[in-house]
Amino acid sequence: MSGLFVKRLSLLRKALSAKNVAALLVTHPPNVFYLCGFSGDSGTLLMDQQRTWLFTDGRFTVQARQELQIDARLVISPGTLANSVGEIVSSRRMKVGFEAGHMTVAQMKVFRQAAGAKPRWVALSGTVEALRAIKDVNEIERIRDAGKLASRTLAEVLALLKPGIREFEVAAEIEYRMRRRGADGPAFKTIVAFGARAALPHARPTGKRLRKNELVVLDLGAILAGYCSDLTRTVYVGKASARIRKWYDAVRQAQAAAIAATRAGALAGDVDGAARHVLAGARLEKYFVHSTGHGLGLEVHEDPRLARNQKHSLHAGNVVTIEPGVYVEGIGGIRIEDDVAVYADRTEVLTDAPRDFLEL
Ligand SMILES: [Mn+2]
Repeated sequence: MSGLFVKRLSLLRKALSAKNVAALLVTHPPNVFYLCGFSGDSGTLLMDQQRTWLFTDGRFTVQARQELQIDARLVISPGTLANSVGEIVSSRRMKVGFEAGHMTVAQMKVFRQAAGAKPRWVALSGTVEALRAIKDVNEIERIRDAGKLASRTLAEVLALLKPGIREFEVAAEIEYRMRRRGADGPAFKTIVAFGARAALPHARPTGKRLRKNELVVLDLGAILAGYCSDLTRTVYVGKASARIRKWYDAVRQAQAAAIAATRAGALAGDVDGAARHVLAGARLEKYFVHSTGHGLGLEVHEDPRLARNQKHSLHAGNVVTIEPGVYVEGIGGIRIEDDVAVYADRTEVLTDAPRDFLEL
């Protein structure tokens, strides 16, 4: 079994004993993948202090044998996974943790019924996620590769931004080109917003056609070898007014300030505050309607969150987005987003698309 996974399991076992829980049921697919390497979409991991079981069904027998990186017992369930889990835990009077943030009430009911009266179920949240927030160099390399893939795709599609093209056409080109470059798929629904629609931070691409003298927000990310990137650029088609240039400069400076504030030991709220402070200086703070960033890894939104007043500190191994923006209803929006890895003594920006104001 690979050393990477030995370390993850041993850290998790320590966390479980600190929580006074004998076993953990892992049902969230990214957590299952992180702990054992299995990437199938039907899989449940059970672990106690000594042993680990991976439960899946007949569709994944071969895949599970190929992917499993740990010394776990592979159980191909003839019926439901819950029944197979129940066969292992029903005889034991012990506390079994479950991932409360990733189970529906109905799913949990099935596990409870299958396990009978002896096990005591304990709702846990963020246990595996806390480990995932600290990336090793190998994981950072994968996010860097996903970031480069997104950066190159973005550079390529700028050439398509001619008056007349529709938002959904640009979104389709982005996702197609990411896949052509080897991505498993987009990390989230690609955002393409023209003109006044750019004021919607999470705009869905529509049939709107690009016109001259409009802002364009492109927010894209790739999943590559399981890891996500997240990148936003805003460009102008035509000749921008002094006001738009001023907004762009303010967002760019806000992002630079937040990246400069990002380091091991910094409080998440202070990184967010650094961006907000610059925008306040330009009287734009009220137009910055979301938080400054979020962790990035197997999922596109994970810990740590970088939002107002947050007191948790950043650690070496965190990878976060830094993405301030301003959104003015009826006019448009500007967001600049990059992915940043935190090391003990420095940071590294993993996305490498240019940030200069572009008038196309
Ligand atoms: Mn983001």
